[in-house]
Amino acid sequence: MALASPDAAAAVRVVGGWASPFVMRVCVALRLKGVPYEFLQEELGTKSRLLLASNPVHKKMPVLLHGSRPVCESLVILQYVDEAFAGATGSSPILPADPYDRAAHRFSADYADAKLPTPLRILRGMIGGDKAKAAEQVAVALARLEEVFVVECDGKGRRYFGGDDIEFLDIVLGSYVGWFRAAELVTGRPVLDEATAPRLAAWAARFCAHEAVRDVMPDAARLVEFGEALRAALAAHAARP
Ligand SMILES: N[C@@H](CCC(=O)N[C@@H](CS)C(=O)NCC(=O)O)C(=O)O
Repeated sequence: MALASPDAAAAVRVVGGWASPFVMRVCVALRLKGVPYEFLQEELGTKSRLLLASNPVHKKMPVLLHGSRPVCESLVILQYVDEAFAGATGSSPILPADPYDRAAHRFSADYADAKLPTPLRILRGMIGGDKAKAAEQVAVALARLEEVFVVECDGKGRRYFGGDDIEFLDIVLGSYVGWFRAAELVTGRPVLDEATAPRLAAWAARFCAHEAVRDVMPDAARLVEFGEALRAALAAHAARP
């Protein structure tokens, strides 16, 4: 039996945690669309029944609940938000209008998600691993994305990957900026700055100041504290008989 389709006005809730870049994407997208939402914060180191029931396949956050219907996986949610709230007041597009630009944004977003999270977790000390290798992996990925910015934005007078405003790739890559800063605090070494990737460094500052972003961009020092607390909570959980 098909579920009743909620209209765009049905309540919107985000199940997640403030420290997650994947969750932050969803909040930025909803803010960009001018869609009010309730944020349901998950407890550190545990998964709520609502999260497990809403995302039984991956058991990960974020989950977007539109009415009672769950949407999972941040990139899928971004597209859903773009389509479901296309007509919302003050609505800005999330995916570019041009199919080729859309494909290019998706390609680089997939690249960022494939290359960045694990080495950033290693640099932040949240999981074990070779820190020098992780730093090199992040540097290679950022150099590649810097090249994309130079070709797609500098060459065309764009402030963001999306042009005059943030769009899909800005939201996806921008969600890692807090983690870059946290990795810098933990390692004492630059991850994204003027010297490593000058165009992206300037873009990151613009992204963080954007009105849809500034209230949900996590503070780096808080992220470091959160990483330590999460690691301790998971270790305590693993040590239980
Ligand atoms: N590909 C997923 C990744 C989501 C993800 O890794 N979420 C993390 C929080 S940052 C999570 O829920 N981790 C719990 C787990 O791995 O069990 C997405 O884009 O939504």
